[in-house]
Amino acid sequence: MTAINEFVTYEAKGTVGVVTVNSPPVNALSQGVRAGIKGGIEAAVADGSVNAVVLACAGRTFIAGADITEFGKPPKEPGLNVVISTIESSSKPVVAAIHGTALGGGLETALGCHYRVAVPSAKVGLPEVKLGILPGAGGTQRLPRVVGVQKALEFITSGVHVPAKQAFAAGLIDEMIDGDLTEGAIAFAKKVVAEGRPLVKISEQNDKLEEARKNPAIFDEFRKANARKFRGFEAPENCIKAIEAAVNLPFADGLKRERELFMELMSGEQAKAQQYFFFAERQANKIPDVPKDTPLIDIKTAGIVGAGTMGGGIAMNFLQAGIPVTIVETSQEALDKGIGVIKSNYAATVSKGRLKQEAMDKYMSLLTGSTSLEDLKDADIVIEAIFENMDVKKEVFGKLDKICKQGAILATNTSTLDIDEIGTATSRPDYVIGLHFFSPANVMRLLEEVRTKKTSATVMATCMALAKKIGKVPVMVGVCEGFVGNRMLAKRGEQASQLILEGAKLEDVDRVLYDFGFPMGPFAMSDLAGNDVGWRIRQGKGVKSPVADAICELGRFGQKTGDGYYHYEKGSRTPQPDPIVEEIIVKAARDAGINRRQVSDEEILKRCVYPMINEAAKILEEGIATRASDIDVIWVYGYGWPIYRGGPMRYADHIGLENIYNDLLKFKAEHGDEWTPAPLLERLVKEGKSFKDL
Ligand code: T1G
Repeated sequence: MTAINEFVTYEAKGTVGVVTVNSPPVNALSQGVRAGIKGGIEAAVADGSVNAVVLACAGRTFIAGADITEFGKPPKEPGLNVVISTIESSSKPVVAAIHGTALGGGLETALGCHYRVAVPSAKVGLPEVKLGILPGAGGTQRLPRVVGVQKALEFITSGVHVPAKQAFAAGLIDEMIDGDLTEGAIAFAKKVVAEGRPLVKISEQNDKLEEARKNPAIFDEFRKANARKFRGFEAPENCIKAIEAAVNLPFADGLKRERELFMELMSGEQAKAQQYFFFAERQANKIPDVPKDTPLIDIKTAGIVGAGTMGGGIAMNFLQAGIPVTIVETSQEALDKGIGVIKSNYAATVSKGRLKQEAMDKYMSLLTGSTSLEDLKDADIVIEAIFENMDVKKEVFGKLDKICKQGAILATNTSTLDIDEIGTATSRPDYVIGLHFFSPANVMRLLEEVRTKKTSATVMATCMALAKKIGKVPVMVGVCEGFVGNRMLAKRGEQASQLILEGAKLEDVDRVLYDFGFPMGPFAMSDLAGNDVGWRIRQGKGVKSPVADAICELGRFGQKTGDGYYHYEKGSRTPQPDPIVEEIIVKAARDAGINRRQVSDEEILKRCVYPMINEAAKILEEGIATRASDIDVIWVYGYGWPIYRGGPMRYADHIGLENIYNDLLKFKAEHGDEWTPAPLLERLVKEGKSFKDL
C-alpha cells in the first residue's frame, strides 16, 4: 500500500488498483483529499499490474461533499472538476464504491467514475441548494444525463438524500453490493474488464436529454409547480438554469455555464447565510458544561400525561421512532378522543399515499392508553402535556415522582411556566427538564429543551440525543417566561398590535413579514393557531390588548371559527380583510387617543424585527441562550425565519448592530423606554463588534 498523501492511499489488489480516501469525519473534499484522489488515480493508471480501479472511502461514509470550511477562501489546485476529469479520462475503468452518504462533490466525483456500486444502506444526493449554491463540479450536467431532466430537477432543487435502492432503480447506481463493499467493488471491476464493458463517460451520454430537448416547457412547468416552495430563494432558479444549460449546450459549455451560475450564488448573501446556518445547527448540539461523552439514559419506553393536541402530537414522534408510548388521560372519553385523533392523523397520511398502512398499524401497536398515572411506573421518560396551570402541574409532578421508577426523567411541555418551580414538587429536580414542543408537535422540528438550575448533565445529554432520535432539532435554553422563541415572538406581537392602532393596515403588516420570508404574518398566524390561546394567557396574567381582546369577545378565534383578524369563506383558508375588524381597530385607536397615520413598509419591518433582536441580546446576556447562533436555529426551525437570511442574529450582524442601535434610539424618542437598547447591544456597538464575535 502506498500513501499518496496523508489523506489517500493506493494499493494494487490483484488486477484492481484501490484508491482509498481517509479524511474523518466525512471525507470532505479538502485540497489534500482532492490532490490525493488525483494522485491515486494517476498511480493506478500508471500501474501496469492493474486493469481497473476502485475509488473507496474509509470511515463512516463515502465523500460527503466539498469541504465547507474551505468556502470563501482562495481556491487551491487541483479544482474538483480537474480531479473528476482525471477520473473520467482514465484509460482503465474506475468504479466508485459507495457507503454512507455520497453527497454534493462526493456524488459528482462518483458521477465522473465509469461505474458506481453501493451498499443498500447508502444514500446519494446533491444537497448544495441547502447551502444556497448548486452542484459546482458537473452535477447539474451529468445527473440529467443519467436520470433524465425531470428527476434531476427534483433531486437538485430539493437536495434530497436518495436511498441506494432508489438510486439503483434510477440508473445512478450500477450494482448493489451485499457484504464487504470494497471486495464487492473489486469483483464488479473485474467483471467489467472480463466482459469488456465500455468506459462509460456520462459527459458523452445525451439520450436522456432528448425528451427535454423536445419539450423545453418542462422547465417553466417545474418553476410554476414549485414557486411557493422556492419563494425568496435564489439557488433553486440557478439550479434550473444550469440544468437547462445541460439540455441546450454541449457538455463543455454547459460546465462553463454551471460555473458562472455557481459563482453567482457563492458570492451572494443567501449562500453565506445558509452556510452559516449549516454550522449553527451543529453548534446547537454542543452544551459547554455537558461533556460529549456524558453517559446517556437508555430511553426504551415513554409516558405522556395528557392526550390533547400537544400530548397526541408528542406521542406520534415517539411512535414513529419505534418507542412504545403509554398515554394517560383523566377519563376514558378524553383518552378515546385523543387516541382517535392520533389514529385519524395517521389515516390521513396513509390516504395521501405518504405512509403505508402497515407502518400506521405498527405505530398504533406501540401506543397504550390509560386513565391511571400508575401505568407510567416503568417509563424511562414521562412528558407532561396538560393544562397550563402551575398548581395542576405541580400536583401531577408530585404524583409522578412517587409513581415513576428511580432514574426516570420527568419532563414538562409547558411553554410559559417556571420549570424550576415545577421541579420543587419532586424529590428528583435533577431529573426534571422542559421539553417545549411546537404545535403541531408531530410536524414542527424545533424542540426547545429547558434546563433548570438543577437539571443534571446526564438528563440534558439524554434529552438532546432523544430529540434527534425522534426527528427533532434540539436547542438547550434556560428558564424564563417564554424561554427564547416565544419571549422574542411576544415582542413582535406587541409591535404588530401597536402598528395597526397607529394606522398600518392589518394585511400590510402581514404582507411585509410574508415578503421578508416568513410563511405568514403575525395576524394570519394567530388566526391559524387560534386567537383564544393568547387571550386565555393574557386573561390569566391580567394583560389587556384592545383589538385582540375585542375580536375574541366576539368569538372570532380565527380559522376554527371562520372569523378572526380576517374573514374566511366556508371551507377556505384564504384570509380576507374584514371591515368589522377595521372598525374595531379604528375604535380602539380612538379610545386610546391615537391619531392614525400612514406607516411605511420599512417602519413596519423594523418595528417588528428589531425588538426581537433587542430581546435576544437580553436573552444572551442573561445566559438563557448559550450562543447567538442557537437563537437563529430556534427561529428558523420554530417560527419559519427564512433560512436564506440565517436567523435574527445573523440578520442583525448583516444589517449592522450600529444601524439597529440607532433605529432603536429613534423609536425610543418616539415611542418610549421600551425601545431602550439592551446593554449587550450597546456594548457591542461601542466595541465595533457583532453577535458573531461573542
Ligand atoms: N464539509 C466540512 N465539514 C463537514 C461537512 C462538509 N461538507 N459535512 C459535515 N461536516 C462536519 C460537520 O460540521 C460535523 O463537524 C461533522 O462533519 C459531522 O457532521 C462542489 C460545492 C454528511 C449527512 O452539503 O449533510 O459539495 O460538528 O454532525 O449528522 O458541488 O454532515 O463534528 O465538528 O452533520 O452524521 C455538499 C453536508 C457540500 C453535506 C452527516 N455536501 N453534510 O450527518 O453528522 S457543497 C453537503 C451533511 C459541495 C460541490 C459543492 C452531514 C452528513 P463537528 P454531522 P451527521
